[in-house]
Amino acid sequence: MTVTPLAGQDQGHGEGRLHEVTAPHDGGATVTGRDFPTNRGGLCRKGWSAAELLRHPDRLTAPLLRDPDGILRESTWSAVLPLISDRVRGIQSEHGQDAVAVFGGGGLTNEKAYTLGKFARLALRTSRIDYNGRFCMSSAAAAGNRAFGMDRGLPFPLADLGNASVVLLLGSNAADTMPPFVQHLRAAQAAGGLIVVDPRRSATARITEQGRGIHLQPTPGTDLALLLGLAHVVVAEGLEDRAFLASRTRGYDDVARGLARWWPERVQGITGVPATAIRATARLLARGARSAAEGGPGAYILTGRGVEQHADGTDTTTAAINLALLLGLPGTTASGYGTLTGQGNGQGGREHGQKADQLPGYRRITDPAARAHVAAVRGVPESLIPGPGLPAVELLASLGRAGGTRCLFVHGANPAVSAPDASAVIDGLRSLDLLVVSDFFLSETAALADVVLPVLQWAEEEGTVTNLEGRVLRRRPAVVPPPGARSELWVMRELARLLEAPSLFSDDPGTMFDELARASAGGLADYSGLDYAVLDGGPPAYWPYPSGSAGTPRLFLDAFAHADGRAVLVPVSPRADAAASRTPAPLLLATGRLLEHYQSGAQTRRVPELLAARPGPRLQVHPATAQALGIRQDDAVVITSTHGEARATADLSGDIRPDTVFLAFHFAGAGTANLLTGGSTDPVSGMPEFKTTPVRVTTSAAREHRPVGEERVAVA
Ligand SMILES: Nc1nc2c(c(=O)[nH]1)N[C@H]1C(S)=C(S)[C@@H](COP(=O)(O)OP(=O)(O)OC[C@H]3O[C@@H](n4cnc5c(=O)[nH]c(N)nc54)[C@H](O)[C@@H]3O)O[C@H]1N2
Ligand SMILES: Nc1nc2c(c(=O)[nH]1)N[C@H]1C(S)=C(S)[C@@H](COP(=O)(O)OP(=O)(O)OC[C@H]3O[C@@H](n4cnc5c(=O)[nH]c(N)nc54)[C@H](O)[C@@H]3O)O[C@H]1N2
Ligand SMILES: [Mo]
Repeated sequence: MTVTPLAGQDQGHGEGRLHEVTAPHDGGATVTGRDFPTNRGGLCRKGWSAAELLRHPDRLTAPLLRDPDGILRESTWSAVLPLISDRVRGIQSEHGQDAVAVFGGGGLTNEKAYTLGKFARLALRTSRIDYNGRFCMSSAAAAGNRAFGMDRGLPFPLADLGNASVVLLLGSNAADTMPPFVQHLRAAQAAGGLIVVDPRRSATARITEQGRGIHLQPTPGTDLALLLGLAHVVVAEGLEDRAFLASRTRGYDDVARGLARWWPERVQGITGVPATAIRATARLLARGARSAAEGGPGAYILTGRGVEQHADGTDTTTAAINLALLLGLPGTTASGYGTLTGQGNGQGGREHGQKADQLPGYRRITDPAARAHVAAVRGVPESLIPGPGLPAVELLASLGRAGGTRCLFVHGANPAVSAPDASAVIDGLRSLDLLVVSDFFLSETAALADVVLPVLQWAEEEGTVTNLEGRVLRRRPAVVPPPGARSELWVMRELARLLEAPSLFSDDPGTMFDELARASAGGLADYSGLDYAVLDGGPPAYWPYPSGSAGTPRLFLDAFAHADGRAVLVPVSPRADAAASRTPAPLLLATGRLLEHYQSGAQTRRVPELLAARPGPRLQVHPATAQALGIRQDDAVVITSTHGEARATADLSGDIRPDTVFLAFHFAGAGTANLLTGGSTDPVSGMPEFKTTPVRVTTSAAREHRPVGEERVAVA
């Protein structure tokens, strides 16, 4: 790709932009890093190549309609939109309103996420809407809501981390997944206070080796026990912040009592992390916390998907928050707890009503006052807003079932690759009466659709996103979209009109933002003091930003968001069922990401240099494990779980625990990691178990030669 600035007009200015896209008149574009406090001019490799996707030959430029022979053929907007609305009406009159459902995405702008929630409830009149953030942020969100009464990923500006002497980073491989973020760890690294918890010696874990940091390498899925062990040491050695606990929290006694059983030697037996390392880590954290209390640099605890994407992800994240509360970190200026939100609009995407149980402003759809407020803003009777729908895994499981979902709209997700138990999801998508996918590429999900709607990419449309710090950023179009593609706001406006929906559906992002701001007024995520002019001219806009305020860079300094102003320590411990589902298999599969690919790969597998760097799925296996299984470097292997099997190439590496194998989920077809996942979901958040799946691994050669009877035994 080109990195030299092109001669085009630079249309983007101002703070609040991580990068600029410069566009010459031939439609080509190049991405340049900008100086911005969160990324300091850095951008990851995918960011640099994102411009290539704007004018990619695979780009969809006309609606596609499946013909009677089952082939997707180019059609026109004026043909497909009435067809969609007619079929929606037909399906609903036969099977009820909830037979139609919507699956959204955390990459949508705030305006699109808001409008999609409204479109589902008021135009499609269905309760069934949920989104891919259920697979991403739901456990951290549930834990944050439970402990603090509010979920803003980082309740402080990211740059605050630059003052820390200790950072505990659990289950995040930020060096690969958010490279520009790593610079904020430098102070802690230099102070010898960077602690990374990961079953793999990841690129991030390796940073600890450059200082005097610590890498803890637990068995996957045992972080909850590890965190209880760390908290045990804090309490047993009297390192907790008693004044903070007494004045700013409740629930200490119950939690402290429960910690008695989690002495380090016992935790070592469960996690494989040496008791000495558990004690050293707890003491290091406590030193950082004390230093902050005395006016020195502080301590932070941060979580990523590695600890959150589990069947007990909410409890594990809660245990991380409990540890932070014991040490007195949250709600102070020099220390804190936060989660590293993932997708482009992973924060805003979870605030504006595309969650099954949510109305805009992070309001609960079951709360009568919230319903009345949102209905009034929209000028509709409150009774028109349906109740809570199904969380993502249940929603996908309902596809094509009797009494289930017959029609699905997908906006900004590729669940055929990214959802757990992918083969069941693909069967469900195939069994629908109508699947409508909006995308700019023919993703694996779009390829199954009856109608594909070509929409705009990030650099072609106006809108806001809210970053991992809760900071609202305005994004302006930098390039002209290809003819034939339309904005999703326009698509929703047209369909709402055809469906005779009440209330306003505008294709003007500023108009929808203004409505979003009003709908959010008084909610947790209050944007009511924001409009595009404020975003352009004002200081950095951190929510809550009620009208008349100047936003909230640091939350909880005076009070937490619960009615009594206190944070809550919630007693948690490993559930027998969560642990049992992991024990019987010879190996544990952990899934996650590579530097070069993004998510389901729908975009990055289309960039030649990214594909060349990582052409297909490779299973990371420890050499000792490989030897025991007769697997050599680059052997073709078959990975089998109770849900299915996937194929990959073996990659022998001492960077992983011998009891663990790792597979990225960016690939489609036989290499889809999610053919193997789907064990269970978190009872609080609905998060699927993505990070720990019991599996067997064999070479494909051995498998092909094995007698059929024996294979059955192996698979069972
Ligand atoms: N290159 C790239 N960057 C991305 C993305 C991408 O797809 N590609 N996606 C974006 C999105 S949406 C998100 S949510 C973020 C995710 O960012 P991360 O959370 O950093 O990503 P993951 O690779 O899913 O998981 C992080 C680490 O968790 C470890 N892990 C697995 N199981 C366990 C466990 O049981 N315990 C612990 N402690 N660790 C475990 C894995 O080995 C892995 O190194 O990245 C964002 N950035
Ligand atoms: N095994 C395993 N599975 C996982 C994870 C894991 O760690 N392990 N991580 C989970 C996580 S954290 C996440 S976030 C999900 C992500 O999973 P997906 O939601 O499937 O992620 P993407 O590949 O980003 O899919 C987005 C799709 O929408 C399109 N798109 C992008 N922007 C827009 C837009 O503005 N509008 C429309 N209409 N389309 C758009 C893209 O071209 C792409 O086809 O995967 C989850 N799945
Ligand atoms: Mo994510």
